[in-house]
Amino acid sequence: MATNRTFTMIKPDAVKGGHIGAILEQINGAGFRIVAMKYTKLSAEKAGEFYAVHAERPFYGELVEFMSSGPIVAAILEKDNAVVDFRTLIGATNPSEAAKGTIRARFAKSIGENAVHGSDSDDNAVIEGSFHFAGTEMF
Ligand code: 3AN
Repeated sequence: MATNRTFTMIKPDAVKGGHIGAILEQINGAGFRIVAMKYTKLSAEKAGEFYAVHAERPFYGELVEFMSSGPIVAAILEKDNAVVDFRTLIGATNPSEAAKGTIRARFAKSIGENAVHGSDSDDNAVIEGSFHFAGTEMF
């Protein structure tokens, strides 16, 4: 089911770097409406659950440790074609391959510490949004 919604996290590296404001400005400037948002911190257990799909990948332990290392901003965003357009806005997973001006090209440090998360499908956007937000927190 296409929902025109996606889910994002501003990751601990970008929060520590002081980039929350600039990233939200770029997201708003690209026409996304904020449906839900919170400043929070994932426990290692919660980060492991969120990234369970990557449990067999060699970087899973590192990913869980990093994502629970500091606060994040979690948000649900709305726009036509949200999932695809947001992935275009953030750029490639590896910031050295991310197109100029994308969020990862501007703010990411490495493939592991890559500033932002963006859902990769409409189905995952719903699952990931529901992982972080109750229906009463979505507007
Ligand atoms: P994306 O976030 O662009 O959808 P995925 O789903 O392949 O990328 O990977 C999820 C997360 O896992 C990435 N955002 C990144 O933080 C981490 N990751 C992916 N590949 C690597 C890697 N080769 N080494 C370390 N971390 C990685």
